[in-house]
Amino acid sequence: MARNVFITGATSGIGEAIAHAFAQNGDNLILIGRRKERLEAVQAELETLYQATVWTYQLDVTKVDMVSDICQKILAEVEVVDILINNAGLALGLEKFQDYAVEDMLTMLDTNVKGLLLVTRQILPQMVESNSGHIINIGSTAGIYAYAGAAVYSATKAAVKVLSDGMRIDTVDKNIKVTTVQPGLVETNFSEVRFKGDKQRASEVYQGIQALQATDIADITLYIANQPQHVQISDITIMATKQATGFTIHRES
Ligand code: NDP
Ligand code: 8X3
Repeated sequence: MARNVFITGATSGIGEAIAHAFAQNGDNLILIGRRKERLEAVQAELETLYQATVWTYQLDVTKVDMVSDICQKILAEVEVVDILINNAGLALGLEKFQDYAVEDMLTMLDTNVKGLLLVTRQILPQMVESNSGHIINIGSTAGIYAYAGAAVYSATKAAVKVLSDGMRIDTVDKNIKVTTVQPGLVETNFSEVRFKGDKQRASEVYQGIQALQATDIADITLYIANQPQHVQISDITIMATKQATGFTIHRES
């Protein structure tokens, strides 16, 4: 039976690829992001390619009132969210902590941590009530291995892992699964956002290594969601073959 799958940050990269994977699987999609035109484009593509049922809502996950309003609208419209995929996130900058722009630090915290917990706080009660559901949080290898210039981004992704663990404990008596997906280097718009539109610097991140693609993470996320009810994948870390830790990467010159 088609499930209702709510994906945050579905306008590009990993979130968009996950939307395609689940739509192709026959699931219904609830997609959010800040860019309305991108939401409309992704919706049109999913409807055309897979005849999918897709709802889109423009939402900035950092805005407390907006998150509760839109999530309540979503629940009224779709009634049940079967799977929530907290994917919206970003890194801004790559600087020593002592030099970091405070605004960038706070935007990362607000998006990657506050956004995730605000959305989940709205959706999880319905899962608890229906005694069914799956929350999949997109963490990062950065949450396991801190690296130079990324103290705050790494901390936000460590928080994602710990929040997932806490949610799993608090719902242990329910038929609810919680998974943290921790990808390494994935070639998306991530670095262009991090370097504020500097395409040259962004492309260098993926030079000399066959990086993961968003579709790799999407395939694995669908696999996680398609396990039998008694199987819960709690955590999964995925890296390119030539990546050994967060920043131990072998590049061909
Ligand atoms: P992209 O930049 O391609 O996608 C980021 C998505 O997050 C966009 O859809 C963007 O939508 C959304 N987003 C950002 N801020 C907000 C906000 N305030 N409210 C709602 N949506 C928001 O990057 P990725 O696909 O790579 O990133 C997706 C997730 O994967 C992030 O959490 C990232 O940290 C994580 N990740 C990425 C890795 C990588 O190497 N690329 C590796 C490990 C984890 P919009 O701009 O329309 O709001
Ligand atoms: C994104 C992966 O290694 O660029 O989470 O931080 S990394």
